[in-house]
Amino acid sequence: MVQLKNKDLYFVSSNPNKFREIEPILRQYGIVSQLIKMSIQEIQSESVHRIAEDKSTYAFKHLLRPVVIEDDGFYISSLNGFPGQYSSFVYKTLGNQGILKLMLNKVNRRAYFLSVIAYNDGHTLKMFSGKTQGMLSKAAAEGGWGFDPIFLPKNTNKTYAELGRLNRKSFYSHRRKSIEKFSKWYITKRLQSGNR
Ligand code: ITT
Repeated sequence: MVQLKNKDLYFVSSNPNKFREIEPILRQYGIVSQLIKMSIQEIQSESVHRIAEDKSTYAFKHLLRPVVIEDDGFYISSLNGFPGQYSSFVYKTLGNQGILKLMLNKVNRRAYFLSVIAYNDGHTLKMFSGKTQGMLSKAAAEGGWGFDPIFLPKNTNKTYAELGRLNRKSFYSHRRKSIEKFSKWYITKRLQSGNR
């Protein structure tokens, strides 16, 4: 059974890397959060928004506290958007080397990350998205997590993995964009409802 401390929000995910990137941003906005490590079965859908909505409803029903979840997709242009909503599964099965193999001889190496954050407190369900365009690298860099070693965001020649080592990933990150949108909305909502 998870120990719920008294926080503003509970971020529900099986992936602590997401929380490691999200928590400092929430904190900058004065939002206190806790990671609840839990894997939520995802519905089959083409839409990351639809998956995020469903995950947030499940997480809220489980905790009965205000929850935030995130669903991401990694879309490779010359593979018709693959792996998209199957990113987590494809990372675990093919890995970065498998993706690079699929991309051998492909001229168009464009790809993007999409993050959808869903907030659910049982009354309000709100979603915020962040997108980062970029390219697939030719080889995998060291470090990072997930597809970090093979993704070069636009306007830099460094991968997410290399940027992470320099504490610069956040500047480019799809996740930073969605969580900042959420944080701005959340603190305004809190002010309006006079919670603090
Ligand atoms: P949840 O329990 O929160 O669902 P998850 O890892 O299964 O965790 P997703 O279903 O959202 O998360 O899968 C998205 C996958 O995309 C994730 O597992 C990574 O492989 C990849 N990914 C997302 N954001 C990334 C990032 O910033 N850097 C590298 N890979 C990322």
